[in-house]
Amino acid sequence: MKRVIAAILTVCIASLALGGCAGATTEKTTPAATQSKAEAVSKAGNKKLTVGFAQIGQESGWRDAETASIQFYAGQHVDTIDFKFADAQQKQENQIKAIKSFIEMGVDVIGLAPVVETGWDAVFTEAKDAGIPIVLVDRKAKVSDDLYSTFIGSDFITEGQNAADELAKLLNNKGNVVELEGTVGASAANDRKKGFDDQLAAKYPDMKVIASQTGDFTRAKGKEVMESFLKTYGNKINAVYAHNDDMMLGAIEAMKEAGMKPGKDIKTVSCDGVKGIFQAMVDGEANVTVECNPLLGPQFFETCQKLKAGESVEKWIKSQESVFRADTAAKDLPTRVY
Ligand code: GYE
Repeated sequence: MKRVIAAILTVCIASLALGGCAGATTEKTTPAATQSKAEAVSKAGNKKLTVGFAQIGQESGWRDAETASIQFYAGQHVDTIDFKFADAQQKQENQIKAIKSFIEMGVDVIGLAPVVETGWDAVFTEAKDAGIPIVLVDRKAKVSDDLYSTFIGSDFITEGQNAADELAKLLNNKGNVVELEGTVGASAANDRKKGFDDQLAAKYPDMKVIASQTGDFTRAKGKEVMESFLKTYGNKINAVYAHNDDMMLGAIEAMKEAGMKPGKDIKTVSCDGVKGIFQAMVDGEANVTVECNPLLGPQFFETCQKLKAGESVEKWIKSQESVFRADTAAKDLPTRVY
């Protein structure tokens, strides 16, 4: 599945570089996606819902799962949905380019997972002026309420607070924590940090974050940053808090290579709930994951349909999530879908 997505996204990136990404993904799954908007009429005679989605990139297993969820839903509804997908390769400028090209195409709704929180006012205003609603998916943007229709996603502040509570239990309320932050400026990184820091300040005065650095939500960077933390702080480190599981999986490799026992010598809590971290918990190398749901495809398109029909939608469509610990990981792992 991952390889299929990678191939599809490569086509998309090439087409983005040429200044647009019209139907690049759906071309693979449905020839209908290449129809012009005027031709996009379903068998029932109703005009299709035309949606453009500006994805961030492929930085994590979580992101791949979200992309797959959205593309799967679109692929299942080719008779009623004309879907355009753009992969921005982690760059805000590419997301802005994609949004502009969706506006030019005159899509019904634009979906966006904003790589960072700020810098969206101008392009969102262009969409608003063109009468095209913006749906924020999984990450928030700092813009005034009238510039987007809804945010579909998680409460990252709560996730950060939950992560702090879990680490406090693992450390008996006391110890040194190193933190692997997500992409600089991303709402998921800003709020997971804030929730964690605020909870420590309010409830756990003897837990200290002794170092905190971005690992850009990737496994490779997580490993690299953890290596440098281990060099500087060695066995002063009692725990790692990572803003996503991929970075933690990289940090686990770094700890093992340094002769440490992750999950035992150094406790771990990270966010997402990808299969890899469940396996690490089963193997005794990780302690807790704070779930964040990437399977947003159905909610996203249902929301787009409502917006096209002129119905009102909630300003925040919140995901339902839990916390998973090592003691139930063997039972949980087979039930995980991403
Ligand atoms: O936690 C991380 C991904 O925006 C919630 O982005 C998402 C985050 C997710 O790369 O793994």
